[in-house]
Formats: sequence, C-alpha cells, structure tokens
Amino acid sequence: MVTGWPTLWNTVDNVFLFIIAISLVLLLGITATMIYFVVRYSRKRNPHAENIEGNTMLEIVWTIIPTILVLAIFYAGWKGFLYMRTVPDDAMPVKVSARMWSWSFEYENGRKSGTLKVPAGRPVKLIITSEDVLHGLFIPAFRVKEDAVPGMETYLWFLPHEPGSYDLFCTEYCGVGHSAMITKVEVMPEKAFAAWYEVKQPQKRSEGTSKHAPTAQKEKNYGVGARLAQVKGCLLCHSLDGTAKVGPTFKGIAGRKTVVVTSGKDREIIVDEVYLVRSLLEPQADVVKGFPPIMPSQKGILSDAEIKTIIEYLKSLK
Ligand SMILES: [Cu+2]
Repeated sequence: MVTGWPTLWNTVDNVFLFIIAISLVLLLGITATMIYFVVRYSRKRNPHAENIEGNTMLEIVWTIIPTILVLAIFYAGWKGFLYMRTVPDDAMPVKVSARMWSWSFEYENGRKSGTLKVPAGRPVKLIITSEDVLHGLFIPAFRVKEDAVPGMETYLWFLPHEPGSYDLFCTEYCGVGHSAMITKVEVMPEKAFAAWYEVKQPQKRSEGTSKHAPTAQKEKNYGVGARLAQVKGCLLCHSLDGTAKVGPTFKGIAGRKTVVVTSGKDREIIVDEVYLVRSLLEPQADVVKGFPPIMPSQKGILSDAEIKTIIEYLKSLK
C-alpha cells in the first residue's frame, strides 16, 4: 500500500546510494585483488607460470554473490518504480501543458498559472501533455521526471514536504529556447495556497493603464509590463535590442510597418494595438514574414489586465 511517505526502498536517493555502495565495494575489492595479484604473481616472485584447472568453490561464490546483488538492485528499483507509479488517492490533480518554450499549469477549478503552485504536505499528481514537440518535465528536488508527449497524457506524482521554491526544467532538447524553458514549483503553506487557489485570476492589478493615467502611474505599469514580459517567457523569443530571435524584436514594435502572412498571403500592416492583441491571442492568424508560426496562444495564460499592461509596455519600447 502506498501511503504518502516513502519507505527505505522507495526513495530514489536510497536506491541510488545502495547502488553506489555496491559499486564502491566492488571497485575497492577488485582493485585490491588486482594489486595483490600484480605483486604476488610478478615474474620476480613467480618465474614459472602454471595452469590453473579450476576451482568449484570460487565459481560458486562468484556466481551466487553477483546474482544476489543484481536481484537486490532489481528489488530496490522495482519497489521504487511501483511507488512512483502508484498515485495516492488524495493527490491534487494538476494538468500540465508544455510548449515551446514555457509551461502552463491548470487546476481543477480552472485556475491557470505559469508556475506550479502547490500546498505543502499534500501529494500532487501532474497530468502532462505537450502542445507541440517532445518536452521533459523534471523537478530535481522531488526526484521526478516524465516526458511531455504531444497527443498523449503522461503522469507523475510527488509529495512536497517543505514550503519553498524549487526549479522545474525541461529535459528534452526542444529547440532554440530549450535552455530557458524553466519555471518554479512554489510549495506554499496550506493556508496561503488555499487563499491563492480560491482567488480569481488577478484582474485589478494594472487598472489605470489607460491613456489618461498620470505619467508616474504609467511608468510603474511599464515596470510591471517589463516584469510580465520576463516571467511569462516573451523575452525568450523576442529581443528588446533589435536583434531577431525566434520571433521579431520588441524594439520599436508599435507603429512598425511589417509584412505578415495571413492565410498564406503576404500583406503589409502597421503594428497597432488591435494587431498586438490578436498576436497574443491568435498568434497563427498573422505571422510576421520570415518567422516560423510557432508562438503559443496566450489565451487563458494572460489575464485581460495583463494583456493590457504588456501592450502598454510594448508601445513604450521606442
Ligand atoms: Cu522543452
């Protein structure tokens, strides 16, 4: 039976240490025997080589001991594997969607997040898929790793004991933005998590982003916009300094004359607010010529207020 708490055989670390210990004993034993043989049977001490016919006792020993060791390794691995694949009934399900090059987490109540927020002390089940290519979800702190495969659901579970912030990486080489496909697992105290979970997606945060907002407020919003562009992963593909990355640069984007491909046809447009909003929500509708149509839609990822803030920020990048 799987309780939330790992037993000796069930933790990756213990199995790892167990195998390391066996390897170390063998390494030292074999090296010592080898050195002994080199000295004992050197030509000086043993000038005439002799033929050894065999030793039944030795044969039995070196067959049985490795067999026991290999079976013990199998047992440890199998127990650990069963533990990892058996999700506790009370685990909190979270849907994970991977795409080039960010992660999206969706909770049972429809809440979405770019970081994986979980309550401490409760098992979490991640139901994982990919929107485009193969990705790999890896949380080193919890010793769990699973592929994200398009058109398929995979899963893993873990028990976050301690509140804190832990890295979550992509471990499948998935394109030029792969190395930046990093987010965090935020393990929160139960109460803080419950408070976050119940609250609707923040809409209020950047109210006052209108044209009439005072300059100081506007500048503050640009700061929020810059931070959003950073944490939501926009800057992985769009530069701020004019260089072309996977996508066109943000520098001077508003008001720029640009050629886009719409349903296979080129057309020249001026980048305005309407175009920017559409690019965020339906990035495949008009793709800037010369760039691949790979941007994921931000629908449900960015709130309306966040979209507004980001666009204000983009307009400020002269
Ligand atoms: Cu990836």
